Amino acid sequence: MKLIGSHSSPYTRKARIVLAEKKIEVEFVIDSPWLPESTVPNINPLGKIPVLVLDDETPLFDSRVIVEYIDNVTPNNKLFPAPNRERIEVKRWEALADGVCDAAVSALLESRRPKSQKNNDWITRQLDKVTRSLEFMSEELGDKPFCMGTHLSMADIAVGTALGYLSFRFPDIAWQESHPNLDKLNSKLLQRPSFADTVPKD
Ligand code: GSF
Repeated sequence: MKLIGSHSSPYTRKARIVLAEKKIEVEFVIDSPWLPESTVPNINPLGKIPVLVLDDETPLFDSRVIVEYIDNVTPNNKLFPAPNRERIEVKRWEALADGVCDAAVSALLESRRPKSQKNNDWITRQLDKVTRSLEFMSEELGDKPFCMGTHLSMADIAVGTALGYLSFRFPDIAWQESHPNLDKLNSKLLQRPSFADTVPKD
């Protein structure tokens, strides 16, 4: 298998962390979909990373499909609980965390548009989603050791990836100060090589 992505993509990082936690080795191919010479659109018609290319050349996307597939490849260290209620709770955490990344990426792209074309209301709308979601995450986490139950799950990986992306692209949001319980969780996650070795970078 090979994973196509980048070091700055939070969705790619999510897949890399899952692969590491499941102790599955894959070839990591760096390819930014923003570059004119990118091969991504030839593999994923959506033109997005990450893409997991299986040994039979089947392309898997998006990151939620990829991580669920990886979790089912080996029985060790299951990151998704069995159906129904707990599994749905973990998937909602992932949807929330991915939604924070979606909003942050959208705000970032808008902020990079030429001044005459930039829509500041749109940026505000996206960052308001981030603010509300951080509050929701913090409320849901409370003083629990992990997002779901007493050990690492996909929920923590998705939340840690979103928090790391905000620190990387929007340090002024300073979520660590406003939500100390999220900071405590993220610091714990960064003790794991799967997180420490995949911190976002340009
Ligand atoms: C989102 C992937 C995505 O937007 C997933 O994998 O979960 N729902 C998808 N990836 C970005 C790069 S990044 O911001 O992580 C991407 O590939 N953008 C290129 C484009 O054309 O949107």
